[in-house]
Amino acid sequence: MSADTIAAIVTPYGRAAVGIIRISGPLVKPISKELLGDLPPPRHASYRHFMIRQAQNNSHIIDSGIAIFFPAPHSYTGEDVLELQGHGNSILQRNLLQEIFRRGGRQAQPGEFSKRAFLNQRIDLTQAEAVAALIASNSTKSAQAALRSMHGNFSRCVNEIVSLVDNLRASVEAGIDFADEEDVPVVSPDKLRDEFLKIQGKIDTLLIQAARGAQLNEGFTLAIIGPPNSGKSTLFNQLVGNDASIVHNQPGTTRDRIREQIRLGEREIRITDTAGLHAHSDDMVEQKGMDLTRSEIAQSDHLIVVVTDDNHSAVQDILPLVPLQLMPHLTVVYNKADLTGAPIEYIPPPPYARIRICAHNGNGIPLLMDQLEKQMDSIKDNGSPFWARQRHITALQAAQEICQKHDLCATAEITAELLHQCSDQLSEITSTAERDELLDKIFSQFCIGK
Ligand SMILES: Nc1nc2c(ncn2[C@@H]2O[C@H](COP(=O)(O)OP(=O)(O)OP(=O)(O)O)[C@@H](O)[C@H]2O)c(=O)[nH]1
Ligand SMILES: [Mg+2]
Repeated sequence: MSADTIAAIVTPYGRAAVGIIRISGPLVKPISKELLGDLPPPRHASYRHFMIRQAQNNSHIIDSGIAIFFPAPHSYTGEDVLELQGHGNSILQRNLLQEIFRRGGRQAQPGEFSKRAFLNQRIDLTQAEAVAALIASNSTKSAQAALRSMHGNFSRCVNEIVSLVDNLRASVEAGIDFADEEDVPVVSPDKLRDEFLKIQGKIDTLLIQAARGAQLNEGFTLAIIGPPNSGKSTLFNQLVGNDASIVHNQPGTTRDRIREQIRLGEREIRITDTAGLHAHSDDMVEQKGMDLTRSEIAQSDHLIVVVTDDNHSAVQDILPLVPLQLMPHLTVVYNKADLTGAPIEYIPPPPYARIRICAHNGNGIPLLMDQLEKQMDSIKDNGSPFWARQRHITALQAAQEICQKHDLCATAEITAELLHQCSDQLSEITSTAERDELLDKIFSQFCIGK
């Protein structure tokens, strides 16, 4: 339990119908008695005046609202917690907070409530991280995945593998420690191989699921590529809704990557305009721009290839630059339909989705957005069972590598040591081994009040 009492406004700053202050720690009871006149009954919403002390020790009502007291250990942090739900006026809330500080509380750091919940074993590290992910989620699917992690789905899968590893290690070590005793069975090589295969299979599955969950978290990326002057920047500006990128009839106008966030359906997407790609350029700056475009292609989940409607074959120059796995996530745009007079339309695959538009006047943009939304649906939201982040993937990969080192000819001591290392790596995901630096890094990414 922590020695100090922390407090923060947990609702967003500004004006709102309701503003909530959360207090956690050993001074909650005395602070409650002074602010509210009493300690409200546990876990009941109680209407109270919130009072602050003035000169000559007179108290005056600063606000009124609902107070809820959550006694330790049955609270979010595992400590005594008081929540004051007053009016959402930031001046009132700050005055109330100052009063709490005068009475011994201090400002909570970002993520400090969740850190205490973790340290008091109310939640494990993965669940705590999922709380921050849930708050930051930018789509319903990623919010649902974060919620599943918060409810412990990911942790349960990890813990199940840790138990398998630890049980096997216990059997192997028993064989070493009690080698002479007849009633302690030695793990046979066949059994050992089967158990290792089982563990590896479970780690592999979890790794795939975690990678999918991590992608959800990172959001979607979309790049607009194509030959110079095809209208990439014009299309980009139409999609982002402002003139973020320079449009000009001179080929080679865009040289840097220009990035914006857009909303497509319920999803936040990072969209990038790129320098036009063509076979050869003596211009060093243009060459650098094309290098950036190539690296953008590699980082993208989806590509829009823009060519002009009078030159469809220009797509063939771009396709060799598209990695095979991205081929299903490609939309080819035939732009400048106003010049050919061909209809604005969606031309279904195969071999890839094609749409004829006129970026200049915006014709076909809603059709394109509709199509992109459908294609995005098929990329990542394919049932991630939970949210995860790179830290978890790294630990799973390390555990996988350790398992792969296992050699059936190895001594029981070496096998036991490998299992020990594997268990440690996996346990880092839900981390019971408290490492201050890692914890500080993780919790500092939270918002204040959580
Ligand atoms: N007629 C017509 N002109 C267009 C259309 N879209 C873009 N343009 C024009 O084509 C020229 C090039 O447009 P940009 O958007 O700068 O092309 P870009 O592909 O970004 O070019 P770079 O950055 O040089 O690679 C500009 O003069 C645009 O006004 C269109 O749908 N119809
Ligand atoms: Mg451009």
